[in-house]
Amino acid sequence: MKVAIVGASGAVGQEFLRVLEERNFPLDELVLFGSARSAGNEYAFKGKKLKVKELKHGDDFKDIDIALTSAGAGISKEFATTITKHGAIMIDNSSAFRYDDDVPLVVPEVNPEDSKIRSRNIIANPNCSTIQMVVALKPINDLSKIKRVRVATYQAASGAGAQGIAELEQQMKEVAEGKEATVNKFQYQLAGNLIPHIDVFLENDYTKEEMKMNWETKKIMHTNAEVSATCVRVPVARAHSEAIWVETEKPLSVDQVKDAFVATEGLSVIDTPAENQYPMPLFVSGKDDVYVGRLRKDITDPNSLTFWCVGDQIKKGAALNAVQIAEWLIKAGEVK
Ligand code: 2RA
Repeated sequence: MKVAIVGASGAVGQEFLRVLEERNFPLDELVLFGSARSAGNEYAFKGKKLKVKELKHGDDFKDIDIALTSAGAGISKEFATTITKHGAIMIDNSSAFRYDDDVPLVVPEVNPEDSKIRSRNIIANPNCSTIQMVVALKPINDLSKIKRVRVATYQAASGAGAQGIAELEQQMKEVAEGKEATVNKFQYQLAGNLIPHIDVFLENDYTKEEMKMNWETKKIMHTNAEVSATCVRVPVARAHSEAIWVETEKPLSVDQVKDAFVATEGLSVIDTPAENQYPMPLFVSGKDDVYVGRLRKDITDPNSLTFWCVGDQIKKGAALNAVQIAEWLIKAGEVK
């Protein structure tokens, strides 16, 4: 098994290295690719140093079985044919192919079987905020069909990549020293602030990040349920949080849903309000699971529940989800 990482120097690329090592992913060789700028960088993997090769059009992917790509939508579109033409399966973390009918969009806990529909040899990894939400929505939808979802997100600075976290750290230092904050990556100073604006605004006045949660949930869960989201950038280093309201066809009890959450692989429940126990990004950072808590009936509607959901968006929201897709393909005999 020969695996490639494309975009090895980025925040998700670096997480791919950690996740593959942590899970002892069954590979014989790992090849790292990156831009001309990052070519030559060296990263440790299982006690060895691997050098980043420049991503070029040619035959470098001839013997690759699985390519984990996270170098932005433009690079994914430009290099998809180069990567897949000899048979490699491209598991792509960008938004380049997520809405193409002939490209599956997969969260292994929800729709692993969709990975088999691969006319283009590409599988898309969903956006981070969608991944953690659908892991929690699936067991609810299995109890009673979901009619509608409302969600407010609290998205960490590192969702904007390595530059996002560097900017927050610099701003926190500057603010503590009474200096003016340096603003480059985000629209405004994030330290001590909240920014209700992630990705671009669309014609319907939602942002693209918000509409991703709508479009992607429908495709992954094979549902017509509408999702209305407000996505907010918060001054948190890592792990996205979400307040979620779900309306189902039949009324569900808190116990029913809690039992279903507990029985769901990849989901951890921390929900003992009397002891101040609930999930928080500080403690979920670096964890594999999606964490849920604060589960209660929505007092505005007998058919609705509300809960709090936290997930490490670089791990389960990106690198880990892609690696789990690769593991599923191997287990299902979909990769030689
Ligand atoms: C963000 N959802 O948090 C994006 C990353 N894919 O900005």
